Amino acid sequence: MALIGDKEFFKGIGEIKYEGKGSDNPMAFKFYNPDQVVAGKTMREHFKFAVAYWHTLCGTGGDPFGPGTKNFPWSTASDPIKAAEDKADAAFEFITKVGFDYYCFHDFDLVDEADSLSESERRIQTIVEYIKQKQDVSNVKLLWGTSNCFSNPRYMNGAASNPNFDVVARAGAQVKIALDTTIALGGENYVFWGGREGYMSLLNTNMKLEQDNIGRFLNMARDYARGQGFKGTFFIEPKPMEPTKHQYDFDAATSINSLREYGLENDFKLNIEVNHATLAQHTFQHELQVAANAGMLGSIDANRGDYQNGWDTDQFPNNIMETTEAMLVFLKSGGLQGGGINFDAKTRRNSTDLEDIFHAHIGGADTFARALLIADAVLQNSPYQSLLDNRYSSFTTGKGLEFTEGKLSLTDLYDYAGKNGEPEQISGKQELFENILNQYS
Ligand code: XLS
Ligand code: NI
Ligand code: NI
Repeated sequence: MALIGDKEFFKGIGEIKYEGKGSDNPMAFKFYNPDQVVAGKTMREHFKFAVAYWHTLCGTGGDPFGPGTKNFPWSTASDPIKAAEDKADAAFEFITKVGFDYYCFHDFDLVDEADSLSESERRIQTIVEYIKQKQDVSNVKLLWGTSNCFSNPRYMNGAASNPNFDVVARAGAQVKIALDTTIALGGENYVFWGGREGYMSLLNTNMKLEQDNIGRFLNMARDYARGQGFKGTFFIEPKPMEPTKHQYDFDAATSINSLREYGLENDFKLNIEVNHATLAQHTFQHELQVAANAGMLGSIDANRGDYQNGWDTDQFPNNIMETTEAMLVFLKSGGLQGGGINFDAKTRRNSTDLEDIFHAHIGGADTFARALLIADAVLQNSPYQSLLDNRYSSFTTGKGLEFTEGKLSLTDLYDYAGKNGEPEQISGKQELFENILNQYS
């Protein structure tokens, strides 16, 4: 199977290369140099960039006020399998040309869902065989798979948290098939994003039962996948709201707590999405740090929100300062455990040229690459780390050290404070920290 056959979709666009900061070529990377070593690893290894099938191949720009605007040349066939093959051809052509190694999908991004479970499964199995060949020819790999248990009207009251057991079971069947699909394609991880796992009103909700049911459901999924030989990591992708008013996986801290409560902490980590962090009134870097502190920083869904509105706009990343702060956390915590950086982002509704999809991914990759370079320089060459260490130096000697070693009692603190007098006022120096980031950017 030729990777790009007579049906080339992105005509006139070749492989995107690194040309450096001085290049004016819009179809070249200015900072993302896949083989460049930064902090002991190539950029390719640090990031594991992935293309999100749903936004890049499926999303045609529809919004609550109007239909799609993008006439994708791969969405013309009426036969669902033929349409899915065309979409896969476009996907692998795009991923190969942009030079990424990975992609991610929901089950029904690959092929349209049918009227029955068995026909849906047959369609998925058919397209999986086709995609397997495309993976072999291109060396493009599956970063993670997931199941869309939120779009179909049957999930309007939730999937694993649905008040009706029949829907919970139906979601279980769908997740089984999505796990089989992910395993068949050598997926490195599997994601759970519970868009409708939450409530619209507490008045009609048994929260305890719903949360316990999600816990049971995730245990079943884990046991099934492990039984099928899946060695990868499961990720929970926290999001506080949208489409549901309150989602149970609200943020990193909440999700970590549920994973521990339901005995899932050894198999699950977190997939942190920028715009979900900001919807939860946190920063992206805050969510990364919370996950890293728990040893659960698994993967990233890269995008950005909009300062002026409060929903998941899924724009491509371009905020250097935000991403640099994130890359400081990323480098200091040793990177991602199992996952990569998936561009869960879409071009705007009025960005209707096929080349816009390239501009978007080039910009996103360059933003992360530039931020990584800045963060590495800050850590290597600036006084940043020593200023930070110095801020906590009272815990490295004497009574402060004994405190961190758990050797002091509250009475010891009382005795020490009594002798010590009023503590010295020590500045937090935030502006100086900020200036250092600016200086190295
Ligand atoms: C939606 C989520 C979704 C997940 C995968 O807001 O980001 O796209 O990443 O289901
Ligand atoms: Ni996401
Ligand atoms: Ni999202």
